Amino acid sequence: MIWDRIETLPREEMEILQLERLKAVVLRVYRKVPFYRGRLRESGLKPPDIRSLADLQNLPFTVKEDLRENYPYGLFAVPLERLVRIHASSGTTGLPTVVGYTKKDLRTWSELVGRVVVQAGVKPRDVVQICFSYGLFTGGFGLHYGLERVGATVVPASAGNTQRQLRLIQDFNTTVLVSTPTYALYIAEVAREIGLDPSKLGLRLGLFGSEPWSEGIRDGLEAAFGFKATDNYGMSELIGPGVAGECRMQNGLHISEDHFLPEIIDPETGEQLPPGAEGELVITTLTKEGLPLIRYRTRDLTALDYAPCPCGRTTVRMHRVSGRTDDMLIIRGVNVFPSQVEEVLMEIDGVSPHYRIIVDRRDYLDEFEVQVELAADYFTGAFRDLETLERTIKERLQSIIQITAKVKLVEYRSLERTAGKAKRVIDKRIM
Ligand code: DLL
Repeated sequence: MIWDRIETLPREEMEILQLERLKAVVLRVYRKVPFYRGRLRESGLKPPDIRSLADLQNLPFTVKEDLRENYPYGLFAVPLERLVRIHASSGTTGLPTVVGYTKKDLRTWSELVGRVVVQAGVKPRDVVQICFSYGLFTGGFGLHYGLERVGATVVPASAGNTQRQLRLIQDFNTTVLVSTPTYALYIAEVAREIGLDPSKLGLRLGLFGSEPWSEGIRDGLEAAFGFKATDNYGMSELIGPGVAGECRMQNGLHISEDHFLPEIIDPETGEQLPPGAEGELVITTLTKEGLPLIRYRTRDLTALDYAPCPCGRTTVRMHRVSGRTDDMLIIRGVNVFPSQVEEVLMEIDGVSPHYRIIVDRRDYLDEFEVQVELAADYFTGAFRDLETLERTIKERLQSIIQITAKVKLVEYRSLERTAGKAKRVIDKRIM
């Protein structure tokens, strides 16, 4: 089912709509947000200079630091009394970034999350358990109102208390699970520990997002729960969840382009890259009232695919996010993304999807250690088998990322589990 006819608009019509909205948002930020007025003046631009979508390239970027420097409300385009909700992204590094919504923004948000959940296959008869935390994080409330909007029955379970999550799934006949992919892995693990088969819980669909995950983890989740696992993408600054999501084809995430105008740039030079090339995703919000953002650098790495999708939607699809520009580790001069490590590990039998990367520097030399948990069902009394497994992982890592890693196999269940986003990298060089 398609939630909104606009998702099937012919490209020319979509571009006409985008241009109209782009002109309007540039004019609005110029008038309402002193920060943007200053930026446009610095680059010698006035709103009427935006005459085509190609002119977007001339506009200056906005970055996370701009939000921090204008903390908390400096980039808002409406007075505080018009805002009805505030969210913020966790400030693990520095100040949190604060986002505000008008009534209309909240309506838009529900509509867009509505698209994401309907394209993933949610039906009004579904009982949907939301295991994202409710609070300043946008995950809980964002999914909540979107799912209510499409008429599903929402169970706002929030994150954590995993045994209780399992009881709710059984007692309330939950059919759809909403969480981070890593939390879903943990739910499956706890289920098995208390003697439940996750595939017999009656779940038919999983909606996962908020952190990068690989095809291997998808396969693992689908096998464990016996359901379809779909990916959805968003970020607080842009709106929260609801920016893009997979349809039943599971072949790229449809971006709601009538609200978010995407570009891919080379993160080094800032130059726009052609369709299909991998680079940093940059988004201009076309309809947001509270916090409109012009050419916001997401730091997420992906590529855009404009080919029509067999599902009937014409909106551009983004590849699954492969990492973040600030995720990239430079180890002995070699660029390494945690997602590459994950891909290697997920192809090896005997290891669980739980791993940790530890980077350190000793005697001016970077050390790269990968700690990998053995799979729950991996049992061998032989030391030699463990040695062989360790060597296999080391060789595969070497051949894919071209550096020698120290591989440490650890006992099943010894790495920390989380109900939110996984933290897999510990870089001691920057601590
Ligand atoms: O994580 C919004 C969200 C909530 C999306 C629930 C989907 C579901 P933030 O906390 O601001 O917002 O984090 C945004 O998370 O820039 C990406 O790096 C990462 N991210 C979000 N979704 C995905 C995804 C929410 N599907 C940051 N795949 C983004 C990979 C994702 N990374």
